[in-house]
Amino acid sequence: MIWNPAAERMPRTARETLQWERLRVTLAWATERVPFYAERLRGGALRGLADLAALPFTRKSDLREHYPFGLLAVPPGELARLHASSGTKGKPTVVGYTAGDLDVWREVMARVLVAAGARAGDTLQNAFGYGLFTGGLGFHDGAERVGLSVVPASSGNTARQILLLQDLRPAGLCATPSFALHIAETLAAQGGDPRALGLRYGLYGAEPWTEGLRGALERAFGAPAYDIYGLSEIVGPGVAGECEAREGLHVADDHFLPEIVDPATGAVRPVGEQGELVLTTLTKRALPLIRYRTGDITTLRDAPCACGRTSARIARLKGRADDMLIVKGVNLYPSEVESTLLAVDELLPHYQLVVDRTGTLARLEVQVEPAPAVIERCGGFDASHPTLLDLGRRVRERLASAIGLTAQVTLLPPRSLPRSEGKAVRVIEKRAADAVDLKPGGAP
Ligand code: DLL
Repeated sequence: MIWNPAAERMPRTARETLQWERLRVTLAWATERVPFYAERLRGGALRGLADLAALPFTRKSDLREHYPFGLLAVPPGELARLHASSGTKGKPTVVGYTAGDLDVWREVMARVLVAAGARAGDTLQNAFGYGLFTGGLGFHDGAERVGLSVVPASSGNTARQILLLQDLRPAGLCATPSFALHIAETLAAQGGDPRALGLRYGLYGAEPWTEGLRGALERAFGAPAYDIYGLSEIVGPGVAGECEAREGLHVADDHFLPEIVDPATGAVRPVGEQGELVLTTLTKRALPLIRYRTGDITTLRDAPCACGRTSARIARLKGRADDMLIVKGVNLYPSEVESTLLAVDELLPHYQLVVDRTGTLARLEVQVEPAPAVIERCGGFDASHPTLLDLGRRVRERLASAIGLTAQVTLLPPRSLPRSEGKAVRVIEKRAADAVDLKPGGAP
């Protein structure tokens, strides 16, 4: 089923005309009302969508420098809602919505919910954090628009999540993939069966995750797992989401215009090439953003999708450009390590990367937990047991061939790695001055 067939199945040429009309309105709106854009977009009359590439980028630092209201195109009194990013470093990024912007958000969220199989009358357990983070309220409002009954569980409190799942029997669960996995694992450890919850679909996002993690979640809950993408600066969740074909995420490109650029030079990359996603809002009034550098690495696809939606699609997000690690000259995304680890049945999908930069050469340690069956075979956890030594060696070799880097693999006792209730912290960087960096920052 398609939520808004007129918009989602719009022929490409009509869509481009609409995008161009909306872009012109947005540019005029931003230049007239936001001094920052009046200054930057001066004199740049565009003749068509293709000219967009000539305009300067907007970056997260611009939002920070104009904190809190400097990039708003409406007076704060006209805002219907404010949200903010977690702001792990310094001040948060504040985003504002007019009542009309909230309507756009509900619309795009309704599309991704319906694309994942949600239907009016379903119950949805919403385990995204409610509050300044856009996950909770974004899913909540979109779900109400579709006619779902929402259980506003919010993030955290795994025991209560399990109780609600068992007793209210929702059709769907939405959460970060790492938290959903933690819920399933906790239930299984109590002797319960997550498959018996009867979930029909799971909607996951807000952090990078891989096909391997999708497989783990689908096996755990016995329900298909859909990838939902978004960021607060643009609107929150709902910028893009998967349909039943699950061959990329459909971008709501009648509201948010995507481009892919070279993260280093900013040059536009052709369809099919990987790079940084840049988004221009086409309908937002409170906080129009022109060519916003999301920092997220993906690929744009424009081939038609079997589902009939005509929008551009993006590939599963690989991670953030600033989460890319450089270890011994090798560029590496945590998601690449995840893909390798999750292909090994004898491991649990819980891992952490420790990058030690205190010496002259950075060292990568991959910490991961063996599956319970393996530990049972060893008669309990013993890191020096030949089975575990052999497993560690095999994982090291697999990683070396997949990422081109020899990492130290440390197998840890059951449940010793921290479990996530929001965005998982996958990387710990140890630096010389003893400062420890956690990435990505843990919004709920
Ligand atoms: O995470 C919005 C959201 C909530 C999306 C719930 C999906 C579900 P922020 O806290 O502003 O907003 O973080 C945005 O999270 O730039 C990506 O780096 C990352 N991210 C979001 N969704 C995905 C995803 C929300 N599906 C930042 N895959 C983005 C990979 C994701 N990364």
